[in-house]
Amino acid sequence: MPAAGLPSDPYALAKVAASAILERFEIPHLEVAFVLGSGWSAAADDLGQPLGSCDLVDLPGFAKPTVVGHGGALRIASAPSGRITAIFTGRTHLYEGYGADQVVHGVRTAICAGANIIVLTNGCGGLNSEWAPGTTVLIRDYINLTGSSPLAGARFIDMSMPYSARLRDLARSVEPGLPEGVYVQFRGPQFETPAEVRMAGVLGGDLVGMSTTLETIAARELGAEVLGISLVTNMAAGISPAPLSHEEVLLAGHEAAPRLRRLLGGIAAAL
Ligand code: 8IG
Repeated sequence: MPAAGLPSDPYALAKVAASAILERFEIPHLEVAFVLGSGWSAAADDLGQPLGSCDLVDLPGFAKPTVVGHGGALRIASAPSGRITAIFTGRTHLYEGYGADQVVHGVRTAICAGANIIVLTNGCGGLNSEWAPGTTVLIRDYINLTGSSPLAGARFIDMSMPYSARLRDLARSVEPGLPEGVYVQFRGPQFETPAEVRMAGVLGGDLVGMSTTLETIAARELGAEVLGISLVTNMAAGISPAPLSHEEVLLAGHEAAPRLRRLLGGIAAAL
């Protein structure tokens, strides 16, 4: 439940948060938003000239992310193209015990403030044994195994192209040869068992993670174009004999940082 005085309707709450952002940073609108997931936060410095920042908890309706390695701030920047860009470092996840509306609040807020391009990044496990930790993969499609949705009621939105082919091409103009894959979201927070990873593969999945699909649904409902990019921080359980650890995830993100910065910086410049 939002704090006293805030609307309980999640779309109305996103409008309130959007107005708060535009007033606070004295900007007419947003045009683009980036959500920086595990391993990606270093790229926050590469997306344009900074115009300001604040803690997410200081904006209406935002909860505090609870995971080490996830930030929890909003930055506003002017991209090289002049586009006014919101950068969320850190996100909230279903596994933190928040509902789907809370998970997608940042994306809804950015779109209510005018953003029509949403770039979602994450750290995830990879099913392809040729994708070493540190590989970046463009998300082509997803399978939502959370049993959850940010939509309620008769909102039968078209999901036949969840991730923009135009934006994937644009990403490949920055980094040619980027592979594509299908992202399978589990609720977490536990990593998958080897049997669950095999299941994800049988279903057509290439990546396993704990975010991104609900934000994609929320963005598509409101008409924004979505680019999804995964950093494979670990081979999924059973793909490599090594056990998974959060430390491994943080290390892979740290080592990949210079490449991720070039990629996202290049995308921000090309948008
Ligand atoms: I970073 O192997 C990261 N996030 N579900 N599985 C799932 N989420 C992840 C993984 C993983 N690695």
